[in-house]
Amino acid sequence: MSSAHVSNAVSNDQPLADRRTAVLVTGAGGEMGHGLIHALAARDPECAIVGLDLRPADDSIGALCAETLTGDVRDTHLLEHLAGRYRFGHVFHLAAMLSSSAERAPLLAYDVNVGGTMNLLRLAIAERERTGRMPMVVLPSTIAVYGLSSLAAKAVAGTITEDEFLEPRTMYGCNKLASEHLGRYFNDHHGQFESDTPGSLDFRSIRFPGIISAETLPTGGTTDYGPEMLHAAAQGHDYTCFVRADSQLPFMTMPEAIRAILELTDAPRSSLTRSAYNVRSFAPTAEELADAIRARYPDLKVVFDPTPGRQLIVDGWPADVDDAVARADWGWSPTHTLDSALDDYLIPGLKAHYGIV
Ligand code: AKB
Repeated sequence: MSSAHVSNAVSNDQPLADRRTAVLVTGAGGEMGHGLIHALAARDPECAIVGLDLRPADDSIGALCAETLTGDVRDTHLLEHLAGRYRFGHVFHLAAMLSSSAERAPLLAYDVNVGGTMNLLRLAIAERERTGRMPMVVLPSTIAVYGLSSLAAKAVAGTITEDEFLEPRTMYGCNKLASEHLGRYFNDHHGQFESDTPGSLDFRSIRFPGIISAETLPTGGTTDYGPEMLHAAAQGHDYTCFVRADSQLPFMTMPEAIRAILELTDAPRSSLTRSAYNVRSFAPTAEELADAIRARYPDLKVVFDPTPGRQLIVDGWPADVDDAVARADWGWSPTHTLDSALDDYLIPGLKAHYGIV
């Protein structure tokens, strides 16, 4: 175990034996938090889940958690208080400001996205120092870590691998790439002055594309046009799309994203060759997405009226990503094409969600 302490002393510690083993989920009330907490509870009803979010937990989450807290990942006192009461073997750090929100308030985004990640890493390292057991920290990262300098560069780049084009052009992308590197440092190198086997925690990260859920809508992202268009169609509304028709990005469904998190979590550490992995399922242009949705909701009218800032972000993100390493290392395989995602999950889910028969 590393002796390079980075944690603050926790004054309100319960004796180790009295602390309950638990899984911490930050961003518990968000889109991914909902899905993950339901999945964790479904596969192990005995699992003690502690949910943390800026907003009070809704009943569906509250019922599945041992405890829910309303608070901020920047609040180190709150995190120390939690660490004094639980043994966190797994930390799923989902709380973040997404790309469009982060671009509107970049300094706040840095504090939340990088500062928050550092606080959760610190909590995990403190766990290691007190128990000797290596906790796992799982961080959703993003295609925003990539940065293509122009539309022409995006067209030439095509489908990109994890180590290419790592020059993010958004605050959110910079924040997530920095967070990935911090996690990798604590996974591989922390304590290297004191130990021949450095590394204080087990850090794993997935670079998610746009995610589409049948039950929830994202806020503050730039891939939001995908889910917004679909939910508008399901409600019989027209949709004004904030990117050009030819804008292409990778996407996946929320259940696939949750499955990816759980599969990466379950993978033996020895099979992992890197700390951050690409995943994706389909990569339509905005027009192809509109056409596929209109084939199921013929009344849908989509007007493409690009917002310059958000268009710039999408033009700097890759048209598609290569998920070969995730497939090889931990058996990742997407469930869906765009058509099967719509027919097998999204449309039935939207009907149930909006009560449409
Ligand atoms: C966003 O649009 O900010 C997110 C993302 C790609 O990480 N959906």
